[in-house]
Amino acid sequence: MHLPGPAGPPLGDAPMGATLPEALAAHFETSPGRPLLWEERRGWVTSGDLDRASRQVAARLAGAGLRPGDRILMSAATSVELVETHVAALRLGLVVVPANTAYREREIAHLVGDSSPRAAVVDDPDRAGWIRRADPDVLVVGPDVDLRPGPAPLLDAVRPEDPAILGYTSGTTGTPKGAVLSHGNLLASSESVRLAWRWTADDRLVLALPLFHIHGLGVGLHGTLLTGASAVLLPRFDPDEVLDAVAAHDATLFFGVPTMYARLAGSPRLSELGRLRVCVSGSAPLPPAVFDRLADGSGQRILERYGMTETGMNVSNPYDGERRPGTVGFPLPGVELRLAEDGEVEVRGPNVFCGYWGRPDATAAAFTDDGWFKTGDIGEHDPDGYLRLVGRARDLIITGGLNVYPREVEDVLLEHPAVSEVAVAGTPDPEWGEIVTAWVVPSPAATPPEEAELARFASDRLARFKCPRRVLFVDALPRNALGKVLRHELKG
Ligand code: MCA
Ligand code: AMP
Repeated sequence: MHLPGPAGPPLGDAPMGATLPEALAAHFETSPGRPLLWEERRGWVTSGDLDRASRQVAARLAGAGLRPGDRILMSAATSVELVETHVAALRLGLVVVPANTAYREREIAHLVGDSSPRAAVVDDPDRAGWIRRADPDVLVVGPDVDLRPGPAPLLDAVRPEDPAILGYTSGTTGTPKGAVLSHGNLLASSESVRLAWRWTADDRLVLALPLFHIHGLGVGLHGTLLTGASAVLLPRFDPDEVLDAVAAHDATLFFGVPTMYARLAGSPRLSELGRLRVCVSGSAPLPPAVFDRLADGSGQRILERYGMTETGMNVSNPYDGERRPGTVGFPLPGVELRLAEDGEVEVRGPNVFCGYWGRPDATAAAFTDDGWFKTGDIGEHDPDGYLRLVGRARDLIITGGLNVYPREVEDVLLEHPAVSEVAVAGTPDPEWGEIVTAWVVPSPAATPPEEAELARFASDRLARFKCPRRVLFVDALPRNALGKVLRHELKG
């Protein structure tokens, strides 16, 4: 089945240029005095401030020898400095490699080894040390990029086909691959949600999502930059801080993952969410019960959408018209969508990434012969066309909006001498959506491991959000005749 995209008006030629840096340059020129970003420490920063600061940072990075196409790893908490450096990197044509600040040494070492960055921007001495240990040639700096400036480099000259971001995301193999997003991809994805959600320069977003995933970076930050709107930056999510920011800054937009909305639904101040023009949810399914509690308690009907690192935003509930809980709506402007025979969602459009960095085989496997990207999500359409995501073609746990691949966790737990066999799967949880659960068969020869010892072992090697919250000791794992573990038979 092949449906048109009524989630918004069609994607025409982007009004402000062919790339995000071009669009930004236009805003810098026409409205330098407009408030653009707010943070607690700095107060309001204008469009002109961001222009100047990003030029300075670009001159320092260029002075240190960075050239268009070089990778720059970025792993830091949200701050205006981080945004200035991100914008400097895009304007200079560097390829940004965002990395979760929760990653441990082995996860960071994989990213460094795979993407071979020339520089890294981090806000933590441990992470700085891990990067240097993985590759002593990487130039490691803080988010303020405290380096001597070189001569003013050429800026805003990137072409739509040039790579802009390597977004690391895992496959079933458990080793994260870098999805190459071009400048054209970034612009198409921001432009489609600008149109669909009626995002204008008068909007103000409360941005409490981290800037190291596409949700916060590609949707929240890039959308703000493209539209010439403004954003209040919060370095962490806290329901009170979000609602305080909404009130103090007359915000109009909030984007979050379902765990954030579940926490907002439990706040005694829930009704204040009703002040916002629109609240968008994504990264994981929003439970209809949470949708209803928010609608009843604040009048806010959350607009749920569906995206991926490889594609940016694909599908969205309509801005005008019914926002139907349990569905993700219709293809966004510019996005074509079809369901394969087994129900797998396939998409095509200017938002779809160029391929996995250095992995031609994985890239080929991710596309159909006729060029559609296979998302790995299973969908079905309501009779009137709303898309429901009903499952996944690959093993993936989504906890609090973050993806965890069971294989990666299993590989780590199997390194423990007292673990003979292990299987990891998600089990349902009202706050987190799913929690990571491990079924462990202890080694007969060793003393059975304590749950706490396994948790410590895992958290030395993996980001906290990937570590099992529950460990169940069992005598054997359910397997099929070929010996493959039957994950769907694992019940918490
Ligand atoms: C933190 N913890 C988690 C998670 N986050 N555990 C499981 N899943 C998580 N997502 C751990 C902490 O390390 C801590 O462990 C314990 O849980 C309690 O932390 P808490 O303070 O309650 O958590 P928090 O700091 O408030 O974080 C919850 C959060 C956060 C705000 C929901 O996880 C978050 O910002 N999630 C959104 C991530 C995101 O941007 N995803 C988009 C990717 P301990 O106590 O042991 O230290 S997907 C994407 O980009 C695509 C394009 C899309 O469609 O959007
Ligand atoms: P990531 O690879 O981290 O970008 O995560 C993308 C995955 O998140 C998608 O393939 C979906 O499985 C999931 N996802 C994103 N938005 C939604 C949503 N609204 N409902 C259900 N799953 C979602």
